[in-house]
Amino acid sequence: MIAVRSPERRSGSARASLAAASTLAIASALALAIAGALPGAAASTARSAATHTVVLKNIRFHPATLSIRRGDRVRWLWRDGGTEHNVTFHRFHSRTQGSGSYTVRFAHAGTFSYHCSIHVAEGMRGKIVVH
Ligand SMILES: [Cu+2]
Repeated sequence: MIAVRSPERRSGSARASLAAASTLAIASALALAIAGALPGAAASTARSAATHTVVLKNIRFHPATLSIRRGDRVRWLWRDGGTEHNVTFHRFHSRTQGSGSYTVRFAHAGTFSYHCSIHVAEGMRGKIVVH
């Protein structure tokens, strides 16, 4: 009894969610059209996550302060001629390395300070501000 009825109910709800999905698709298309017609307005809702770059060079992070948006990634690039550095936050850190990269996605808003633990005394510090 239940085994016969439940597939019917499932297909019924599947149709309902398909209908809802296409309504949503139309609404999204309309929203995009409106955003396109009004430059600067509501355009940010269609924005995809970006990847920003911080270069490690001359015992500094460039730029030292970087403002990003929630969901964006930051990629640190080692470009200091083999000099070993790391990227150390309060809760996570990269390996200590002389080349390569390290990427972190920032899911939460806030100001996140970091440093290189080897060169912190020389002022090798940075900050990621997530809006
Ligand atoms: Cu360093």
